[in-house]
Amino acid sequence: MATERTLAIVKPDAVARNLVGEILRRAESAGLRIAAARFLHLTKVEAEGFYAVHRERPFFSDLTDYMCSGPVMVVAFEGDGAIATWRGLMGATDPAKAEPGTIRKDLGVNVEQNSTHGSDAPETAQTEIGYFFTALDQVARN
Ligand code: 3AN
Repeated sequence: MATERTLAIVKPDAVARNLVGEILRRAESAGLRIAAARFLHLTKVEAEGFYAVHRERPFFSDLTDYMCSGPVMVVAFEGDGAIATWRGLMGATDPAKAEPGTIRKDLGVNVEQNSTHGSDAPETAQTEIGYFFTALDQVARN
């Protein structure tokens, strides 16, 4: 499998409950390597920019309010098949529908406060990593 990078966010609900370490531990245990990381508190405009593809969705306003309600941990993970690996660790968008043992099932609160974000494809991963990190911020781990 090809080495990939994916953009992960530990969302405000998980940061507020001191779950950053637990979530990074699950990722590292699955073989994902941290290539870049930032801890920051998004503004509304920054959250809207990140979720611009969802601008027309009914939950856009609530989602972007929530994403700037507290600090987040943004991480670029690197690894073989990193995009699918991280999405598998996260589980389904709605914690109520996620498989047992996934982050969202174990730690998520509801479909909005679902603890983590993960890129869904190589193109979105590249765009999303570029939204938060410059080339100099990223460290090759392969
Ligand atoms: P995923 O993050 O699993 O790829 P998307 O891309 O469909 O899911 O949704 C982006 C984010 O929007 C989700 N992580 C979730 O926080 C929020 N979201 C998705 N569907 C809903 C919904 N029905 N109500 C509220 N928030 C939602």
